[in-house]
Amino acid sequence: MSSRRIFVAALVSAFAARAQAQAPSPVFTFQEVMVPVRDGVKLQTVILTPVGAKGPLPILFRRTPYGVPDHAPTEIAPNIKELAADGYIFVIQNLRGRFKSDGVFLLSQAANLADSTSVNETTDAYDSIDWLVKNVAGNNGKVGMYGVSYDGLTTAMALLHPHPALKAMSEQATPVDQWMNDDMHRYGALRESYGFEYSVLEQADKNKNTDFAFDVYDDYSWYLALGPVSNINTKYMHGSLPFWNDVVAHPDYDEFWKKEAWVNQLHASTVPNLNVAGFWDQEDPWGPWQVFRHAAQSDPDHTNFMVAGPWFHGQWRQPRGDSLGLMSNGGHETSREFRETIEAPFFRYYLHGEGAKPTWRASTFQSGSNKWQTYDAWPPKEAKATNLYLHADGTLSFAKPPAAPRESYRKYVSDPANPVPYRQRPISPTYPAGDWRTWEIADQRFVDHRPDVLSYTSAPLDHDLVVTGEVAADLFASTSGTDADFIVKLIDVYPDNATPNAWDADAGPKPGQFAHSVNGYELPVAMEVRRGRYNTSYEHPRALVANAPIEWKIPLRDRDYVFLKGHRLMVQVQSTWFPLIDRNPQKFVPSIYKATEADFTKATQRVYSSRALPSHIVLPVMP
Ligand code: PG9
Repeated sequence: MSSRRIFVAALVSAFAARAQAQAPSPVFTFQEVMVPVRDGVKLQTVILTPVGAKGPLPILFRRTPYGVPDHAPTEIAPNIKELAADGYIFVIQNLRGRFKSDGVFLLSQAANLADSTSVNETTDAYDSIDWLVKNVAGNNGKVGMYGVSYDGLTTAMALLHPHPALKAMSEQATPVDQWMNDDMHRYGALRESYGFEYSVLEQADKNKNTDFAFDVYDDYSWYLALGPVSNINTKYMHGSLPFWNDVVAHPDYDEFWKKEAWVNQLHASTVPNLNVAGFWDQEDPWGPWQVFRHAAQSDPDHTNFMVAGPWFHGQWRQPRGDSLGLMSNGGHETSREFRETIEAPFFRYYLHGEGAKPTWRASTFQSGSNKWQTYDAWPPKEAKATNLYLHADGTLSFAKPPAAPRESYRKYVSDPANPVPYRQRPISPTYPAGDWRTWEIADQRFVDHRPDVLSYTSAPLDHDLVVTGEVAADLFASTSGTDADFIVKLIDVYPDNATPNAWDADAGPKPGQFAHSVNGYELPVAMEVRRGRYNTSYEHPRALVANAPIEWKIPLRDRDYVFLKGHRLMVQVQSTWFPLIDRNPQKFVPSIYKATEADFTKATQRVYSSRALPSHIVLPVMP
């Protein structure tokens, strides 16, 4: 070898050595395996074992439709940092039919415990755990499962027939009943933009997550130009998305949806479970509370726990969680605090046998007071159901409305051709998730001036009002049509002097303070829709009688919120919420998914406020 070539070779190897010395080394070893399950399907599974682990470790298992890592990470992801510090083998698996996993992806399909021959996410979890404890080197025979949303669903479904090695789990934001109150519908009202865009995300291509390519920037304009829901298939998808086809083939709460509602098969706490929910979760705010309630039917060992906080969908896995939109959490890093003081100790206790089990049943981060709270029971027994009445003069108070006149109301015209946007336009697509994640906390001043939105406002509060438990709206309303939607929002109106104006040079924002003013902020605490055709039966929709006032019960879910002294309460009522909820034609048709353009009509809605027809909100008020 010439001296020049020796010199170059030495230089190259010195360079390589330096590059090697500088390259961060993996913190986990990486192994990809195909795990066989009972019907011969093999599931693509990645095993990440901490480098230099001393002694056997428990497995933390996550099952996902969204893809598994393809290499060993060189640093620990911030959202599992607190867990990783205790030492776990992390196992991540693609669901059947996604990416390299064999089989067919059955979006949201549940196990049927009565059918011992079926394969589903419950049996896939069982078989995979069985394989993992027998085949993963260095495991201690104990498995935990956790995950958010779809990964929460696959975690929670393992409760139906858990493997004996499954010692603890934390389902986080699981859906439980896609017709009733999760991603796809709210009491049968279709979540049009989400349902469609999610079906594309997961079913357009087995090998990737797909974002629908909108050719118009503002989703509101795109869906309005689309016209009736049937045009999604007629103009764009042509029947290519199996889940979407099921959605439009099953408008009512029929056997298809009842089978999908897996939680109805759960009647006991079968595995220690930390249920986690976000109070402002824009996708699955309801499911975890239902898992908690179902498991509580038989929980002699107290292994069923509930945690909720001021979070959008999955925000508790973000690094800090010190605010949500414009709402500050008073200096708390709620996401980190949850992981450090609740989630990691929970798994540590059940999988490492260290520490103590939680003494509470429910723990929440209560907004307004900005404090972590714990409860022996949920809802807390001290909370007293208190009616907050909507008055015909646009006020809101705890005083009952006067007896006369009986027909005291406010009205508006709802026009499906000009629906109320659910958030400020332009509305970006759901995926990739941009401001979609925080729309539930958006200042509602963007619509309170519309002629088709009624606002009711209270006087400023003279004391703090603590609302803890289930909130509901009880509306007495009529429509001039034969079908209608009513949307109710419970809002906290900040005082006009809540913060110094950001543009005031002297009293402007201090470090850590928001640059945006929250003066007069109309912060939505709870919002929901009811679709009239399902008022008396979910299974058999019925036409409404035009102009006849009826009672609309609108559950507003579990809450823990303090309306502070000096703030005002507000309620908004409207009949469209677009394109979050598909437009109701306002004329009864057998299936809205078969409605034509000509079916959509304007209607006059009346919201009543009298002793006989007392529209109100039911607040669980703490002493
Ligand atoms: N919200 C999503 C989802 C879960 C389960 C079924 C359908 C959609 C998710 O974020 O995974």
